[in-house]
Amino acid sequence: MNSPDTTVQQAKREHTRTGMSKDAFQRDLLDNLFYIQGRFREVATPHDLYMAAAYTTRDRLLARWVKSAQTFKATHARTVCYLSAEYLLGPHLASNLVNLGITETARAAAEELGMDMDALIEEEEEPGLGNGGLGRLAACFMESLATCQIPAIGYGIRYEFGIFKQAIEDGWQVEKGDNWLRNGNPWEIPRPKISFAVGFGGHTESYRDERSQVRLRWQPAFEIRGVAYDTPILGYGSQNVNLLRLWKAEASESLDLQAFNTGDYYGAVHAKIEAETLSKVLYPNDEPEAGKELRLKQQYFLVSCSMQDMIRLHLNTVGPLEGFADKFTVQLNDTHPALAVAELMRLLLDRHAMTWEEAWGITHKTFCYTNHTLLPEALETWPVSLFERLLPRHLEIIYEINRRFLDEVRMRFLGDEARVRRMSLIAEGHERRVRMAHLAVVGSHAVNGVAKLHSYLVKAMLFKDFAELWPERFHNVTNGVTPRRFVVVANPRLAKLITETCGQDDWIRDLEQLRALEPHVDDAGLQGRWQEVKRAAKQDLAQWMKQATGIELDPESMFDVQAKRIHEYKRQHLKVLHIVRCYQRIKQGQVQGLVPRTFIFGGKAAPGYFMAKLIIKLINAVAEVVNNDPQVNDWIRVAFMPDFNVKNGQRLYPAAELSEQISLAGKEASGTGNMKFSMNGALTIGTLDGANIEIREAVGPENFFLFGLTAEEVLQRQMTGYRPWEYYQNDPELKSDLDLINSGLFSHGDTQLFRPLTDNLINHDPFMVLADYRAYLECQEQVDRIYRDPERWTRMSILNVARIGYFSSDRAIREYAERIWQVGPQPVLDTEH
Ligand code: 4GP
Repeated sequence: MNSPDTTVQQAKREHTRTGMSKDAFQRDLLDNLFYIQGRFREVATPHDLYMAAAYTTRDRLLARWVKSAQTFKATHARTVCYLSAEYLLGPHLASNLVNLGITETARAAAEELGMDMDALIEEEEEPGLGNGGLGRLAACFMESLATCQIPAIGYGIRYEFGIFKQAIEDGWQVEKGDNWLRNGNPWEIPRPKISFAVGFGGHTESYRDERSQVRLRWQPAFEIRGVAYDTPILGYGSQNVNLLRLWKAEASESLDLQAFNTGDYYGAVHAKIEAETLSKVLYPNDEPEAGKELRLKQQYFLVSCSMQDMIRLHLNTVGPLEGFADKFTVQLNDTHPALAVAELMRLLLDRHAMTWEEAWGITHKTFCYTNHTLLPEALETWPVSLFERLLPRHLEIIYEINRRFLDEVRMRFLGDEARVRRMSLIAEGHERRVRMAHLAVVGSHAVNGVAKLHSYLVKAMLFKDFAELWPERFHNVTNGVTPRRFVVVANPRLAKLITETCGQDDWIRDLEQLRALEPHVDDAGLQGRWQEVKRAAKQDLAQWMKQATGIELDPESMFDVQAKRIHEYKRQHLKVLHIVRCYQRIKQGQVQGLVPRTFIFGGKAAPGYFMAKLIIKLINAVAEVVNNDPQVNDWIRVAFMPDFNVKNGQRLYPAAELSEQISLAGKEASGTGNMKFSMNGALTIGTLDGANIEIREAVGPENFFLFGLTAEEVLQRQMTGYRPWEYYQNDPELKSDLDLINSGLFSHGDTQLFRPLTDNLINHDPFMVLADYRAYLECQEQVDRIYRDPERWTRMSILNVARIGYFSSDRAIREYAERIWQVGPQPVLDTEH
């Protein structure tokens, strides 16, 4: 038998297996290829090699993960739990190598084995477990939490099918299933023993407990199990690894047993399949007809598993639940997980026999809520009848929360029944509905918007009544993005140039240090290299685009990019009107002052959002005509990048020179693409909306192209009656652009195809495209003027990067930590070396 000493020594020696040297990495790579993939070098496919590289990287994360878990356990660290229905993670391999600090080592190790690390990185299929901004923000926040050394668990759903893959066929968006798990997921660790039963349906009943108190309990009609799948999330330059815990739905064992025991084999198998559909697919947002039953089930499944898990962790590590809110602070990422408020109440009341007051005290101290959109159609409500059927106990709890809450409102605002109706958690009407946003606000001690203007509008409009009742509850935390993924991984050439210019790479951890670029802004050497970096990125993108779409981009032209979800409020159609205007001017020979441009779009439309899909068709229709017309070809080209996702975003941001952030003021909560482009040296043309306002302040108004109505002007126009047809009739160029679209020129003679879009613009124009058209064109002329002076443009580009430090997600996380969560860093020490 081994003496204890030898065991320790062996354990230590074993640690060198996850060493950071090239040799250790190389050995591990071959080991993993052999022992996990069962392959040897000569027969391994690129995918086998990617898997081996991924496991090799994961091994190194696990060494730190275990240490993190040990540290957090020993220190009883307060933990942030981020509850989000979406995580748009992007590929892991490159970002983990950067955060481990071994990109070059791994590259060299692979190269010596005849492998090309970039090709392996390309092999990775990204987990597209989110729709857009909200999901990507959650992913940036997870990485920054680890970087800022804040103990955190991200809870979500392990959708088997993430956001659909977008193909473009005949100019139309076609959705394809995203079977991202098909080839296995090397980053996750299944935890079959961490699983919880989640009930649905049934009824509630009262009973007397051992102290003869009358209590309520829920007897669900059926149960599903949620099983944990864990992914380690490493911070940059720290030993801290946080946990992303995603729940997969499975049939509950009791259900299984029952059915199998009664001999109903096929019935049992069927029940299993039914149960598993729960985590099958991510719901697309922006669908006009939301409110699907399965979606409510998913939301409850997520919160029930997560709250049960937190309670388990608490009981295991701390003990009695009275101190729950000291151990955990839970951030609700929009209203999708708002049911957590009712679920925690239920668990504390029904399972842990607390009084209402005790349970509410804990619940209210535990939750915080972030709102991500003001669009009324995105504010979730669920029919009371659906709650009665699926979650009867939660409905009772919500009614009781509401009763107590409305009493408070009545006391404060005596006789104001209209206010009571507006604030109620239940909307009365022909169909009574539960207002999830109200539940989130009432159940949380802190509510925040995601940019200054948005947080102001949240207080002044969306939750005005609530802000009057509880002004201290409302905050702003402006969004941020991680510079590791969006500069270091996406744009290594720029990262290198910045590091060389600043003389160090501390900016990667502390983005404000980009300021060190500023003194060099007029240095001709830097300007030249800056331009070279951009040119190289443009060439890379052109090459990719040619291969992916067949479209040839001219890297000598300005790359003008709009990439984000396709939505009317984001106004991709305003951009199209600009392109049509350029087209007409060129055709008429008015090319003076025009700069050659390549217009690049990327973005998905919700499958059920007709108008957004028509906008995609219009973009591609215009592209077809423009790209095939030799008369205009030297001036403009149009490309639609299919399947805009994190990976493709990483190709776009470095290559962009002009970033289009042209939403109608007051509609974009923050935007985060605006930050990613600017961080990569693109100049922004934008409205005073969302975080654009703060970006403009930070980089300097002279380094930002501003146009358009302000949020206040928008409201005024809407109140006094907005008449888009007057713009159509009074502006001959606008009229001729819209008429050209209707003429059939872009649609093989079909004069009706785009009518729904143009008629809507001329008659309703809910997002005031026509009102901003002229200002937008004039601003674009200014863009052209400045672009013709490369030195000036480059200077502005450098200043954008130098002053963008505030928009790091590290800063956003520190603000949450200090102002909302009251948590501090808990460094994990590197005890090995
Ligand atoms: C998005 C907002 O539209 C965007 O402005 C913001 O930057 C992002 O959240 C992160 O806060 N909202 C969504 C959504 O993605 O599904 O509501």
